[in-house]
Amino acid sequence: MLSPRLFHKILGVAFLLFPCCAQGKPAGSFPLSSFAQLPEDGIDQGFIPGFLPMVDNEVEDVIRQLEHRISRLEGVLHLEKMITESGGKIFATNGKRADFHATMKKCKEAGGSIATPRNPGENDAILYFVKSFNTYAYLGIKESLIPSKFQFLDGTQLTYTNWYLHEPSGKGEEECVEMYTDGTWNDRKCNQNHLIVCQF
Ligand code: MAN
Ligand code: CA
Repeated sequence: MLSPRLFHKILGVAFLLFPCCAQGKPAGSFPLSSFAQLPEDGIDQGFIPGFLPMVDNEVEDVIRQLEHRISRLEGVLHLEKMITESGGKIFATNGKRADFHATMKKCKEAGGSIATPRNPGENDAILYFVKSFNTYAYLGIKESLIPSKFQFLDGTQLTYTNWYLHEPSGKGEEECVEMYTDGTWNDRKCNQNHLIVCQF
């Protein structure tokens, strides 16, 4: 069943990858003829505001059509190496580069956040893009006020790390963290042009 949470994630990925649609331009016609605006204000059983009332089997049919369409779109995005998943988290890239702050902005605009590995599986998911685009990526990890102590962007402690040998070494001079092409991490200045990788 398509949960609202998954639907939101898919929308975020779509906005990152297809900026045209985020600006309100139609991506093409939607094949579900029963989707139409209704001026009525009544909220009945089986009534979704803004849509024609539908009986249960019609709702199920619409969900099946949406799931089928989403899985085909996911197939395309996988083929283009633009999305991958780990533990329910979707990671996505648009294949473009930006510094740390522009990456954060881009991911936020798309309704997600900068890729932040919390375990080896998520690290591998990000590594998939770093390898396929052969470009380092910034992670959602920053140096705290204590030099060489790194934390998540919300200030919480790291519970998983994958530092390269002898890193972090910047001691207050390298506040951001990049992922190397072997998946290990290096503290680095935030102004490098790295691959944009977001999570949803
Ligand atoms: C080397 C190492 C790293 C450092 C970079 C900066 O690769 O010293 O720790 O971050 O240089 O360019
Ligand atoms: Ca370093």
